[in-house]
Amino acid sequence: MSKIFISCALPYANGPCHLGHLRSTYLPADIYARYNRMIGNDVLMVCATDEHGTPIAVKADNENKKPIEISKRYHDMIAEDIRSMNISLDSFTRTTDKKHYDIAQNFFLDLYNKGYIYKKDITQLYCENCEKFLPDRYVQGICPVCGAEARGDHCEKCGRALEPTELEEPECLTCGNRPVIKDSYQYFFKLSEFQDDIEDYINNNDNLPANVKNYALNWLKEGLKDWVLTRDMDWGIPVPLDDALGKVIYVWGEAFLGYISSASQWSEHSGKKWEDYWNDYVVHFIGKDIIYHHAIFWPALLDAYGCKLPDNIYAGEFLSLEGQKMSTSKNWVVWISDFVEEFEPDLLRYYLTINAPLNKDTDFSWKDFQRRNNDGLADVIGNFLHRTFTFTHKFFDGKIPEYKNPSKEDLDFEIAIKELPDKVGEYISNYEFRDGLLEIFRVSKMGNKYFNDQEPWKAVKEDMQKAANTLYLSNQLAKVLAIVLKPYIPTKADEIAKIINIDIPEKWDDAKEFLPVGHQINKAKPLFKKIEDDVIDDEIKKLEENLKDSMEEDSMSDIITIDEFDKVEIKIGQIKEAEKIEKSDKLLKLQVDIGDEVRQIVAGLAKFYSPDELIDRKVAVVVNLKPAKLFGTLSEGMILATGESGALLTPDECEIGERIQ
Ligand code: B3M
Ligand code: ZN
Repeated sequence: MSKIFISCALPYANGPCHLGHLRSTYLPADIYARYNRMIGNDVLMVCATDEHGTPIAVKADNENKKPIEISKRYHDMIAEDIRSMNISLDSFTRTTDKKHYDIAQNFFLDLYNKGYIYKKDITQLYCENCEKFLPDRYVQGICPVCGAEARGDHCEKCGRALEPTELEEPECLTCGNRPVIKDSYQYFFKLSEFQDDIEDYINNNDNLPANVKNYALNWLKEGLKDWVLTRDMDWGIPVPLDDALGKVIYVWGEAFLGYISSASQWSEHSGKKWEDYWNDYVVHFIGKDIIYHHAIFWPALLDAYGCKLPDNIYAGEFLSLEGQKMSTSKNWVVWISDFVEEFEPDLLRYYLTINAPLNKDTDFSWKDFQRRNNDGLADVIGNFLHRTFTFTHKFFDGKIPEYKNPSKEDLDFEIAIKELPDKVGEYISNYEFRDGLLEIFRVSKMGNKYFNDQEPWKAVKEDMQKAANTLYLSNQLAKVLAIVLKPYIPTKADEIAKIINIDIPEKWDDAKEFLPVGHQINKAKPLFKKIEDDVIDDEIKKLEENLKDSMEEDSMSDIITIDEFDKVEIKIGQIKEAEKIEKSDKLLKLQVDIGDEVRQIVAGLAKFYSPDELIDRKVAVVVNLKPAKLFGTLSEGMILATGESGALLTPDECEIGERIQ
């Protein structure tokens, strides 16, 4: 018996789960875990929500909430999504748990004390308007490698990890300003030192699938560079060093430890040591967009710590939806919670597995989902089981009949039934989940053909033993199906077992024992139903409407309501003083009388007017703008002028302090 440590990539707690997550990560991990438990291996399957990082902080800013409120909301939703899909995790924790903070900070300190983490002065993007450094996703721009639009730390198009300062045409995501480059310091991880070790690891690890190996080797060819491991942010795990005030550990520097902190919390209440599992066999299930992190960065961190590296990394490729890239912002997704409102979770587990092998990109389409369900589950497996059970009741009182003097057809079928569990098991242990399911279908189709050819409805009148043999073997296949389908569609498999009237099978070897003659089965009930056209048409309509709504929202986003406009308070002011701002050829510092007070306003008017020309001019002023500092000078409002020519809106006939509306 082996012990197996299985992890699923930690979902960011900034949105619920959709089909893509399920297909690339949770479902394959679950099939693998369930099978291994059934063959008697001791499995520990862990996951957690990844709750730090800028997307969550940005979302919290936008919603005027604390980051922890956002991450709690999505942790709960994701937990429910995972539960509803019957993903059999042993532990599902959070990277905001105290245990995780302790483990992550100790890990950081350990690497720091060993000299693998060092402090270095760097330049960083800084937004003068927001007065803050812009880590990762607080900035967007153009990827210097492939030219696609990218966020600060990662280009989705080419999969490259980036430094924000590498971005071309950077923009502050909070206010849209072009950030400047400013001196600062951060802590770095000496990734470059692990070039040889990681090359050895990738080259000599025969478990690694081709996609992981190829991606990793390509990156290794470029040479590994040290990684910035800290950020200037409030949201995150504080760097546990005295001179690192205001700095947190970069989310990718601690998220991996979620595997460990989840496992160690499990250890606390199970009384078993997670290390035993890790030291025996570790496999990480991930999506292909994070191969770099898992095949290079994580093994290097583990190597630095002095810990065993993962035995395998399994990376699922992308899933598109109706031929288009999924997009949560455009609402072009199918959420798990919506799916399970309409359909049984096993239908999705089945479809996502049979649709394509994990190492190929594939597409979810509602019509194809319907077709596969109707032609596969319902017609092949459902039909076979239903005929078997109803016939057994009709002609043999629901009892397994005697098997005697088998014909050649009987014997061929018997062999196929007996070989099925080993074949499926072999595929699953090789991570070839789809092939295992195809094998189940091959034998089920054979079952249907055998049933047709034997014509038991005729045989009962002419050759009772022939009919008995047919039903004997068909029931045996039904029982084997209840076992080999279990990793894939666990609920349905249990329903089959209930009809056959056996204990819910827990062991793969249960498939080796045939049902005894005379065993009584229960009444048949339809297990797999066809999905009607109108149900699918409704789903397609829903999806298209979502997309339309989100496009309308997009195009509406330039339009504001009268209430929104009403929020902008514009008053008539008079410029009392004006002077140049040092080091800036655009800006002037103005003192503007707006009736009840004099405001200091920094305005980009220096190219168009000398300070003297502005004195006593009446101008329109936005007076309720959030104050900001420009070149170190406080500005408490905005003067309205055209951008090109700097022409002022000069409402000469109005009184100072009058409001425009
Ligand atoms: N939170 C999610 C992703 O990029 C990221 C995974 C962390 S695994 C340690 O898919
Ligand atoms: Zn900004």
